[in-house]
Amino acid sequence: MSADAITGADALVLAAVRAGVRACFANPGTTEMPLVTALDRVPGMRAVLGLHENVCTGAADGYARIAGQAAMTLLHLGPGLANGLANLHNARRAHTPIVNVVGDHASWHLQYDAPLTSDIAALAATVGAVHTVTSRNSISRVMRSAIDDAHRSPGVSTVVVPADYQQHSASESVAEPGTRASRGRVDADRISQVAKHLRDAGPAAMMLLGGNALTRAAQEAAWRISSATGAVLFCETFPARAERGGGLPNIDRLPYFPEQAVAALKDAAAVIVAGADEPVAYFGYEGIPSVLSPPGAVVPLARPQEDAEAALLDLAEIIGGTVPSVRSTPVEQPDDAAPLTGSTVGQSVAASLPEDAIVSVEGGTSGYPFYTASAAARAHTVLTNTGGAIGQGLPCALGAAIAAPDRPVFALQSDGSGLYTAQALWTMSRERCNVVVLIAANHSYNVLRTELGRHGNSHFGPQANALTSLADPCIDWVALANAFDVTANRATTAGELRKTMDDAVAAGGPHLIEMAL
Ligand SMILES: Cc1ncc(C[n+]2csc(CCOP(=O)(O)OP(=O)(O)O)c2C)c(N)n1
Ligand SMILES: [Mg+2]
Repeated sequence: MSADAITGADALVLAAVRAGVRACFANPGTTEMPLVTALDRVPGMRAVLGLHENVCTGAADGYARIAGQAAMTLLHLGPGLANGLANLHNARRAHTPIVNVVGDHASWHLQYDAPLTSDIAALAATVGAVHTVTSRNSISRVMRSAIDDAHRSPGVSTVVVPADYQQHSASESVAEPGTRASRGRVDADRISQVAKHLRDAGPAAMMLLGGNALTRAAQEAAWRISSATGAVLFCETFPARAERGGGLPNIDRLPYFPEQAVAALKDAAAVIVAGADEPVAYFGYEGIPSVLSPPGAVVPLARPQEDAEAALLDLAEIIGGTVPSVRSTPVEQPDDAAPLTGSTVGQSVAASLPEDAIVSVEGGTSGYPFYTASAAARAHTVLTNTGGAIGQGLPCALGAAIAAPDRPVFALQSDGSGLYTAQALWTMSRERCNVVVLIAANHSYNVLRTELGRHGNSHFGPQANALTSLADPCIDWVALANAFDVTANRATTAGELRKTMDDAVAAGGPHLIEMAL
């Protein structure tokens, strides 16, 4: 297209396509209509409708974690962006590259403070960089630098684009693709210093892996290092994306509760962090330290934004060591008649996972036991809720399924969290996604009951009970799924769960299994 034949909106979409962006999770309104038109005029971008913006942003997160390439969202003004902020918060914590495109009123209309006017930039700044289009000559350049920011950080960036600049013909030529921005490399000095720390500390060293230190190659490098020095390996508590199973070492997550995490780290002479932040407690509890590792023990190899995989490979070359040969043990399996509990669910799901599956995990009830069991499962990829804003698991599974249509995707999902963004089921249905949603139906906000106990309230009054129970009325997940045209079953035993999982995978398309816990 020549510059004078295209609108600003065309130029924006073209700049995104040329930079390799292939999916746009959208819930547009009046101020984004030229962009909606552009999605038809410019080939190469798949537009996916989400029925709430937090579905769009969570799906963009899941997509980009799997594709390794920025995803785009298209959101309506400040309120649309605000609806998507919880999952953008999670994406920021996951260091996921996302570019939000948010329409604004026409530049000449903004001064009148019409009803939908708000401070979009202020909202966007809470999750990452903000780029505002201020003339019709710069729309594709602004988009291109927002995409570069998202890849380089990696993280969230937002483009605010007034409607008139979208509509007018673009008076700039669309930027040709340059080299893709990428994570910063760790310098050789830092790597040799870490090697020295590892040698000095021997088995008293601990390595905490996160970010891209959880690829298969990076974990194998860490395993070599650990076999040579005795260093103990841990994975961050909520990894954005971790490869697991299929003969990889069993690298457990650092425990969630701070007492247990402090106990795990207390004897460490050095805590080498690779692709992770220094570990801190998820919440502050009176009398329990916020900083989990012993004072002065943390030694950064690679920050989450840096290339931890490359740093680990270099470090393994310096340290030496070989990947130990271990016999793989099959996943322990409960009897067919075993009732469903967190632990029998974790084991059954781990045992039934097909090769190359993706598992989006949200909620502790079956999430933690699954991680324990899944080390012995077939090779798979785990995605977790990195920022703790619930309502992430179903959108994340949706986005992952769109990024990898040939891989079976599972959403191992607690019920309360699932209801924040249950309409993700509708998009799974219309896009024919291969997602099997496994709902841990305990009909409660169970983790909050545990937290009430930790805060000294073990005998709940009626209000505390009401604020943590989902049992009255009891949510019928099978009916809910059916309403979105998603096939659904209920499982009450381990045998039923395995059978329905196998059947769902064989049938393809979206499927929901309500697991009666
Ligand atoms: C956006 C957001 N709102 C509220 C919370 C507080 N919160 C944490 S866990 C939870 C309930 C979880 O219940 P469920 O998903 O059913 O998990 P389970 O019963 O398996 O513990 C709530 C409301 C949160 N973390 N994020
Ligand atoms: Mg629950």
